[in-house]
Amino acid sequence: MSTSNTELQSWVEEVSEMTKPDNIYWCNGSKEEYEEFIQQMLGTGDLMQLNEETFPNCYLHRSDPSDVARVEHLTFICTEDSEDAGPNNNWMDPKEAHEKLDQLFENCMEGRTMYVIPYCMGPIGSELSRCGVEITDSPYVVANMYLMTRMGNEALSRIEKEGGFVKGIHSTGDLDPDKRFIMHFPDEKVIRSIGSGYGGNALLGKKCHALRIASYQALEEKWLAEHMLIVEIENPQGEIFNIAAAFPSACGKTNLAMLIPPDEYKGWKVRTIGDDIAWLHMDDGGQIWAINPEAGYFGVVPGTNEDDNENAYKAIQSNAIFTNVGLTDNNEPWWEGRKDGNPVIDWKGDKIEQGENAVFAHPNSRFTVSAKNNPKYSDLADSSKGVPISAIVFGGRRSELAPLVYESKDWNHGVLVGASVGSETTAAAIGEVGVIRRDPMAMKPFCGYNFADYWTHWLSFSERSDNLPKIFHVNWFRKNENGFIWPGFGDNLRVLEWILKRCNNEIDAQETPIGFLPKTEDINTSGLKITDEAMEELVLVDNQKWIDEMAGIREYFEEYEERLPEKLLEEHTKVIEALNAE
Ligand code: SAT
Ligand code: MN
Repeated sequence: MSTSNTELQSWVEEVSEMTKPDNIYWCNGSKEEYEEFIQQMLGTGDLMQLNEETFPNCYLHRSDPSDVARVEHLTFICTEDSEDAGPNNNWMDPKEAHEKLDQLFENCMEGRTMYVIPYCMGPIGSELSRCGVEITDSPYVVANMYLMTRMGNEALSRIEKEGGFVKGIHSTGDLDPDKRFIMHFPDEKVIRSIGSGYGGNALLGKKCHALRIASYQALEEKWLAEHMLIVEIENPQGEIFNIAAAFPSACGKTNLAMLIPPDEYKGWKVRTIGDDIAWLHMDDGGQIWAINPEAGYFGVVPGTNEDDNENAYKAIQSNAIFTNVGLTDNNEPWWEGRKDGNPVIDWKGDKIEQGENAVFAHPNSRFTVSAKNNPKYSDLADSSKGVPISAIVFGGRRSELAPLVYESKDWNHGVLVGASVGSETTAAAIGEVGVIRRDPMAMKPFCGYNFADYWTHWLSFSERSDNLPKIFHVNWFRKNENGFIWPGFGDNLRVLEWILKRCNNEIDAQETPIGFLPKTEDINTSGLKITDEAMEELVLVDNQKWIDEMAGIREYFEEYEERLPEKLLEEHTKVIEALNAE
């Protein structure tokens, strides 16, 4: 096959001359094609069939044990000027980066097939969507891209019609961590990734395109590409609200996007638009609209069960690819928190004994499923207009300090709240787990340019609209001596209800130096076993601790020096002054 788009045609030829594949295959995106890929991988051992009765069309992929998460230290933004990448990114000179990669890509597909995957991030017919083409030598990547994006002929037609597309080149290489790089060339709209087969490093439509390259494109085109879920909430009166929420990886975004209302919330309906990425655009009336550029979920498996997240649990009972989970004695996938089943084999394929320290699934083991597997999939996820956003929510994993929820005073203060997100690290990226790191807007690993310019861009929205969504911060993870104080999961709807009431100007709040906090009686706790003292604790603002936190944030901001927007510092100063005045 080939294409009428000469740019694409010659690029494919160029890449094949460099990488020397045995064959070139253009993906058409059909179900039959997906099934053929699955059969092929079952043959090569890239996939294993799981129990066909209980988990029909479900497969297990075991990655190389050194290749189980994103590698932020090997991820680079290659702009002419290092300042454009900013202190938030690793930077390499584009010329040097290309030379290094040219060597690594040289002949890397010998003996392999090169797959060409045209894909569209976002609904095929939407003006807000953007296309890309990923070239890869991994059939696992093709199968995952089939589930995660709108790929194949339809995307190719769109590319042929409209031109421009992001160019992604991926090879698993020899999986040598010393020859592993994930490089982005925002000016060329090029991504080159080698040496890893793991999701965020290899499914180039996701973090590489839909966040790093798209954030850069969004700066030029005045929109935002964000690490946000989009959830649609209908109250018993039939009013519909869409909330976009940003949390660092593995902080429960998929769970919030697929939330099950608690028993007390009769008549409430929650549907999922997206679980990881949102592209936000402003219309002429200053209203923000969001699309989910993805068509599937690449979710964390451990902890998924029927009690805590029935939708996610149901979504992964069929037509799912599992990566790095364990196996039960009857060949079902198994993970920590699955509650039933008898695990015998761990994610590396070793037979191990059950016991206190036994770990069967890798903590960052993942499921890949089409979003349509979700029983609460919202048809609006396919709407070309997107959905209007009522509230933006930021959150992190903070065992101390951050209250359950608070509302920023206005948009610019909300930008400070987003820029100040800090979170305890998780297993989604290589590195120490459980230390606090600054993760502005949950975009630390994903913003394709200097954070200072990114905050300036965020702040510019308040000059363009007086109709912006309110901005909130939540923390489901606050702890005391008994563990987590807030039950989380479905009960988070109680917090979202407060947020929606605030958006509708239905209730008052307590004004504090850090923003508006709920009066405890305004959070519906009926049916919850939570004491009044615990609720007080959840909305407590400890002034001294906040003064220290703000000092830490200020110190973090200093890294951005003179590019830092003045307005962000003004917002910071206002909060400090209010804290000191108390
Ligand atoms: O980066 S991944 O897409 O692999 C998952 C995540 O960290 O959110
Ligand atoms: Mn993510």
